[in-house]
Amino acid sequence: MEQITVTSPLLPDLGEFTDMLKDIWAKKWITNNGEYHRRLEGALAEYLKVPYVSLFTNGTLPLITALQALRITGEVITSPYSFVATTHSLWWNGIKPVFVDIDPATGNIDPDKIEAAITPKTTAIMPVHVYGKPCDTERIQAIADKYGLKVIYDAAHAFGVEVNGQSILRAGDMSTLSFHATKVYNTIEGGALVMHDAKTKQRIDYLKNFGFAGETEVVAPGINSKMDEVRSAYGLLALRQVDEAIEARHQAAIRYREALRGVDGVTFFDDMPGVRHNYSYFPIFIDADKFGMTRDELYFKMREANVLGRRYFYPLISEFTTYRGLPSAAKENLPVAHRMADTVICLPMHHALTNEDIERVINLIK
Ligand code: T4K
Repeated sequence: MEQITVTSPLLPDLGEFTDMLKDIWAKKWITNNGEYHRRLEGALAEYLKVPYVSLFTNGTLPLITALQALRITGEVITSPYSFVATTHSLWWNGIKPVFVDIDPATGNIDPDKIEAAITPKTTAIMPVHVYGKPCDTERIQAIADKYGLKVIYDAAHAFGVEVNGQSILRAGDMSTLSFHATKVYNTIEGGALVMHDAKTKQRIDYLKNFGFAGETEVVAPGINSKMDEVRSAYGLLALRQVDEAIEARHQAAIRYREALRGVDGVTFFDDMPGVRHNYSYFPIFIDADKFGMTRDELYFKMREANVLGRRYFYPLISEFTTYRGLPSAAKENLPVAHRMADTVICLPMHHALTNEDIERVINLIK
């Protein structure tokens, strides 16, 4: 049986990409804020309905850079239920992560539990829109305002997600995106920072280019995290296909839900009212007693049948060696996150799944 993977990259038309490569070759300008880079920043800002976008070479460096730009220090409150890059970005800035449990209804940081984790050293909150499901941004902002904290959203999964017609990327002080091959929209490797004003965009653009503000002037201790012309061109082409890809994912989600609703011991998220979802992942949660098999038993059975779901996000970040000694990493502090991490399987979800693929996955679970 052919392999069905959890995701598959959205690839642009090779002919059109080749034409763009010829143009880049002719211009001999291959990185450092070239024409395609500028065009992609503009096109993304328009598509995402946000004022400013700064392109990056992946989705991890915008997290690290946002923390630098906002001069975040001390402690930052974050979710353990994410990809490890979220917390690593704090570690790389010498910041102590403080894990707060998540809301079972969304998988996102539970706003009810944030205030109890704030100390005099807390300077920011770094929530994650996990699986692209929007955080409760209003409540998080109210807490941030009350305590004078910054908010940086890890929106790696939330490309194109809108709440009541407004981009989720407008929330907080800044949001980061990942354009990794495995994401809804990709530039092979890539990412971005989204910000509200031109001054911040300028500062970020300096920081991602060593801090250079001119040929001889360095205004800050920056890093090199620039996107190049080849991947910017790829990104321009991929952007033309992304709506269609999201719709294909939507159809797959509809079918999964229709078939799995009512299967004993299997639960999943439904769409949230007023939200334009991007269907970046399709997590299901296994209650072993009701399902008659543990999550891992199902996961390995699926693998045997060449259906490669993934246990995103297991283990929790708080369980990795670097972080497990932190007081906030204690298991009893994070019961919901542990339960979700121990029961989750992300089913194959991408634009190129066929109906037969989807039925194969469903029949396996049933
Ligand atoms: N914040 C959050 C919340 C994130 O989820 C991530 C990344 C980041 C920050 C950091 O962004 P980046 O710096 O990565 O841009 C993947 C990705 O590498 C990672 O980007 C992603 N999150 C994470 C959730 O998943 P792996 O190790 O699970 O991917 P891998 O290589 O096992 O691929 C999964 C499946 O995708 C394969 O079985 C088949 C398919 N695939 C993959 C690649 C790379 C393809 O068909 N073609 C490909 O080229 O980490």
